[in-house]
Amino acid sequence: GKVRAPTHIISTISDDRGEEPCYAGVPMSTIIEQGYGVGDVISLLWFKRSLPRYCTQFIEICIMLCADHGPCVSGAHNSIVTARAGKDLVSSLVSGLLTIGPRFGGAIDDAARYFKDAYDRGLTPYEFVEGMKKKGIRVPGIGHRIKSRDNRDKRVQLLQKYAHTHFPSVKYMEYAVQVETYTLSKANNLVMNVDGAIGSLFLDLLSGSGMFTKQEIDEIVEIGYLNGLFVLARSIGLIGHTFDQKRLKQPLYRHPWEDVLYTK
Ligand code: Q5B
Repeated sequence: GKVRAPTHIISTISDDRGEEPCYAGVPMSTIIEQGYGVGDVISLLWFKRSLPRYCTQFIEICIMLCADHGPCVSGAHNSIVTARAGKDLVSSLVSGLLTIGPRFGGAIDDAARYFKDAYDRGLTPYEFVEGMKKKGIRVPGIGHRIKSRDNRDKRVQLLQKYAHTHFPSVKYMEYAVQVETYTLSKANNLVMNVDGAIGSLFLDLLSGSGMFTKQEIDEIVEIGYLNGLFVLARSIGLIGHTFDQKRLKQPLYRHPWEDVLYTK
């Protein structure tokens, strides 16, 4: 019989060899003619399956809510400074993207990991939060620079409302709310942030939709798919800030001396 030469690459998510490209086996014509959205495309290319509408809509809501949060956040600031240094679109974009990490926007995976572990082990919020404190780890998904008990993050509320209406179960999110109640008893700004809301609610989507095995959920959480939602979403805003600076013909940025504390 035929002997197949060993390949250097294995790929399982898309195929462009036929008459039309396919995403996870679904031809492009089906994607367009049947009105698939970005949430469906993400489901096919990231999770290799079609998800129910309420799940793909949730993904799209995450993308829309995280697309931008003004010019003052780390990512936008970097993109603005880079664009004003005369750099191109890709340089300005990646300069902003590179700030995404454990403190800014990139706490979704760790929020999912720690909330899942704590809930599945039956830890009370007190045991969880104090255990994290002993280890010197800040609770991912909790805390915000400008949001607080009296100035809640509307994005978190919108995500929670959507999930309460459409998800079969919100047990992980409810656990995260209990954690937030405890952290708020310590400081006013230790609210659930957008990373914590997406992290906990995506656990609910994965476990409640019936579309993933337990092993698949563990793998998604372990590999860390969910920061990808923030990276993808915020790219929209970072590109917008880059165009904005170029349109406004902004000069090279130089930080004012008065705003630096020079000490020995
Ligand atoms: N403390 C977010 O800190 C921030 C604690 C905590 C226990 C915590 C901090 C944090 C976890 C990471 C996280 C996502 C750095 C945030 C986002 C997207 C964004 C951004 C935007 C957008 C803020 C003061 C005292 C200290 C700390 C304690 C703080 N957080 N303890 N668990 N989680 N959170 N990131 O205000 O005793 O004095 O030493 O790391 O989830 O990125 O809009 O800006 O869309 O762009 O700088 O929304 O919470 O407070 O560092 O001065 O801490 O609180 O240990 O205690 P802050 P710090 P002590 S959403």
